[in-house]
Parts: sequence; structure tokens; C-alpha cells
Amino acid sequence: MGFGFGGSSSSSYFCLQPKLHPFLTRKPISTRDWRKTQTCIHSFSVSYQKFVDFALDETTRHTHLLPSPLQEKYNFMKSKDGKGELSMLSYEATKIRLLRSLIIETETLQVLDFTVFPKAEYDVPIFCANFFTSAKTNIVVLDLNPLHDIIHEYDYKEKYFKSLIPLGLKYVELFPWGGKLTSESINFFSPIVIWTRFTSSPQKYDILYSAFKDYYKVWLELLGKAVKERDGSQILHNLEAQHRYLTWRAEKDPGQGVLKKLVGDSLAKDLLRSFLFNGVDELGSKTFNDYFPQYCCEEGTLNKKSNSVDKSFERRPWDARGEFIGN
Ligand code: BLA
Repeated sequence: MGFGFGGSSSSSYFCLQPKLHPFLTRKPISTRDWRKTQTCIHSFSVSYQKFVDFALDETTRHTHLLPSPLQEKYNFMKSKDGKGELSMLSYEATKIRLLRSLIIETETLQVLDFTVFPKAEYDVPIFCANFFTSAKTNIVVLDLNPLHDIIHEYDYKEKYFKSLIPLGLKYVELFPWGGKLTSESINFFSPIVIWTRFTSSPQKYDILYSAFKDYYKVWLELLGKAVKERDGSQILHNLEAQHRYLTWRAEKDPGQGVLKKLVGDSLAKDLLRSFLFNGVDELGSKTFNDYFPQYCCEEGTLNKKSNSVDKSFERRPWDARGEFIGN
């Protein structure tokens, strides 16, 4: 993978500024560097804690959050080298099957993986914030991932996304399209997805924080308005859609490599299947191959390399009215 756990020169900063930006934490690069240069060199990195605090506060204004049974096992972990920390939180609520967050902080990277899964009685989109920050770059996905096909299912798109198009447009220019993606990712994304990469700057984190707040608030409103589904077949349809989503992410999460390096193969796998994408082993019995046969190579084994299935969508495949223009 093209990022290093080594130095963080591009985010280093010569210390003349009196006050830190609220999202930035200050870390001396090392005591040796400090003495050698006799100057105040710091490495700055974003802290995503504030994002999670906002989301939890905002959620409790709408609903009562109960700690998830997962909380007992998944709360805090140190990386293998002892230098990184993984902090996990998980809750449930009347309409929420699982709200969970993972923050990773090491000397060289910060990650926020915050996702909220509604219960199967609601067809509300899945709230998804996925931010990866290293010295070189930031990789960002922020979206209300549609539960059902919005490219072909007009009604679902109308129901949830028609009114949100102006919100998406607010951020289109600020966060340019991040580059090619697989068509599966595109199918899981909505017309208002923020998929972007940028180099670190306090201004960008400010905008990202506003976007996160805006997106989370509208998602909470959608959830608040959602009416419980009574039709068993529709509930099953929602459940299968959630299971398909979990199956995709548990298998193809691009963060897998980082997690494995940090905590080792078996803990990483456990984190992915039992915490981050909890439900993948319980909510359905279909396999990755059943849902995504295009990833199956001739021998019937899974095609592990994500880039061996074509990526495309070099540009944003939705127009300003939220119409799909990808093909
Ligand atoms: C990259 N993460 C990406 C990319 C996407 C996502 C689209 C870039 C393109 C790609 O490799 O496919 C995120 N993809 C998603 C999401 C969905 C999807 C949210 O399909 C939802 C349906 N990311 C994490 C965690 C880490 C992480 C926990 O969620 C690290 C621990 C890191 N994401 C990460 C890294 C890359 C990445 C390192 C770059 C991967 C690479 O370039 O090979």
C-alpha cells in the first residue's frame, strides 16, 4: 500500500504560531530531532474525536442511545508496536441496529470509520463516514449510502435523495471527485457522496467537519421521520440489502491492510467481521460470491486484488440534478 508508517515531514511545522487549530494535535517529532535542531518542530495531525462527539450528542437529542453488547469486548486496543491506539464505541437505539465508530491514532496516521446501520424495519440509508489521514494525503468518503438501487429504482431515490441534492452541491466544488472506483462502490454511493482526496490543511478539516455535521443532521432527520415497515417481505428485502452491504465492506474494505499491520491478521479479521461490519455472519447466509459473482475467478476462488476488477468513474457520475450519467 502506498503510505508509510515512517516520518511525517509534509505535516511538520515550524513553531511560531501561538494557538493551535482546534482539530490539530501537537506532537514533537522526536526528542533527538528537537535537540539537534534547537528549534520547535512539530508534526500536526487531525483528531477525529470531535466528529464522533458531535454525532453522539446530536443523536441523543433525537433518540435514546443504549450501549451495544459489543462495547464490552470492543473498546480500546493498542497496536502491536505499542505506539498506536484504536478506540471503539458502539450503541443501539429504537431505530438503530448499530452505531459504531473506530478511531485510529498512530504517530503517522489517523482514521475515522463511523457508520450507522438502521434496523431492518427501516429502509433509511446507511450513514457512512470514512476518513483516512496520513502525512501525504487524506482519503474521504462521506455519504448516506442508499440501501437500495438508486440508479434503477426511481422511487427510492425520490424518497430519500431528491431533497438532498442541494446539500450535495454545496460540497461538490470544495471536495473534487477522488478518482476511479469500482462499479460496486458506485452502486453503494448516493448522488450526494463526498468521495475525495486532499492534502492536509486546517481549512480542509474545517470544511470536512461542516460537511460531516450537515450530512449527519439530515440523516438523523430522515431516520426520525422513517415509519416502521410492517410488510414482512419488505423487511426481508431491507435485511438482505444490509447483509449485501456488510458482505461487500467486510471483504473489500481498503483499510484491511492497515488494520492487519496495526493489530495482526486475526485481530484485524475479528474487528472487521464482528465489530465494524457486525451482522455479516448473522444477518444472512449468502456469500460474497453469491452477491458479487463478478469477483469470482475461474477456479471458483475469490479474486482478492481489488484492482483486478476494473475501476472506472474517473469523474463524478451524477449531474447537478442528481441524475446518473455514468454510462
Ligand atoms: C481507500 N476507501 C478507499 C477508497 C474508497 C474507500 C472508495 C479508494 C478507492 C478504493 O480503493 O476502492 C471507502 N469504499 C469505501 C467505502 C465504501 C466503499 C466507505 O465501497 C462503502 C461502500 N479506510 C477505512 C479504514 C482504514 C482505511 C478503517 O475505512 C484504515 C484502517 C484506509 N482507505 C484506506 C486506505 C485507502 C483507502 C489506506 C487507500 C487504499 C489504496 O490506495 O490501496
